Amino acid sequence: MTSSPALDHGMGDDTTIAASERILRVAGAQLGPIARDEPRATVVERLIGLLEAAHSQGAELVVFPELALTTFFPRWYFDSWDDIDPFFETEMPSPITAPLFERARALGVGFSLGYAELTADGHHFNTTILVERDGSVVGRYRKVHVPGHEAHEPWRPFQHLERRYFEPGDRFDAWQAFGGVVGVATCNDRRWPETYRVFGLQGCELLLIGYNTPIHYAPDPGQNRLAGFHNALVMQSGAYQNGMWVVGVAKGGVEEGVDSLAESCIIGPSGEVVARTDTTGDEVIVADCDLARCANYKTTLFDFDRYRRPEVYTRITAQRGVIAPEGS
Ligand code: ING
Repeated sequence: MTSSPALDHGMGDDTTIAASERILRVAGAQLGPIARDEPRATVVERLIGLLEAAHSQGAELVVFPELALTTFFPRWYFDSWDDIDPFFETEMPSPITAPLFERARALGVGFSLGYAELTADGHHFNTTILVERDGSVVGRYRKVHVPGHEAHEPWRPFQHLERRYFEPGDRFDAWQAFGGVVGVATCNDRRWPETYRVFGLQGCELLLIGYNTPIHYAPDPGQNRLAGFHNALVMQSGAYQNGMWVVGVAKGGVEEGVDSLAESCIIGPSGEVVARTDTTGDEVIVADCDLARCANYKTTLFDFDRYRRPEVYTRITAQRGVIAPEGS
């Protein structure tokens, strides 16, 4: 009997998938609360302290949370941009943030940092900058999925006015950096499978996600007890389904009276959590992320080119909301 190529498994033992290691030691630098009146300079000192702790543990990349320079101001309603704009950065680095950039470059450590960005032409974004170990800027990411509401809703115990204060970004771009393919997403983006898939389709091996997640969810408080479960659920599935490392980093704890989820974690391409914070304050976690392990998933059951059926998925980009089948 002649052998058929279609019946040939074409795969040896697993050592043929990831023959050589490509290890990047990554740190998640979780933040505890930032008070409304805490000066930027003090926050930058905290960030530098976390960066130095991460470096002393051998980390080459430090992931900071979303909006890591100020309190999470979308919890308050403001009518005037004069009250809102002071929470935004008009340059990055700025005189106040420069010491973080300088310290990172001196130590040869890269980082991602979330902040509120006000552009020269007056646009407001929820932005994260990614900086390489040599201090060069890899790229800027602007949050795509902007959650919450636009108008003051006094029935809530606190507001979530991101949709009032931020315009959405319009790109998920991965970059060649840190010896692999790296992407950045922000907080609510992590709940959407499209986020991971669009990065996965660029071969992304490491996705960095900062978040501020109030545990009380006013539209449906029955979800409150599930905040930690949902956080792990979405990031672990995104990692596994796309064969990528995911680093989720919180600003956690009780900030201006609002309790926010901590539970920062580093997740491997297997979907397993390999490191997790155990406090709700400033805390560093570290993991050796072997970017070569992504191939174990990307070239086997999640070999996109072989197994995906994009022609069957046209609704994903053709429609936004639900269109139910006709009939009763
Ligand atoms: N926070 C939220 C998140 O997805 C959200 C979204 C909105 C939570 C309203 C609770 C209430 O975790 C951010 N920062 O996107």
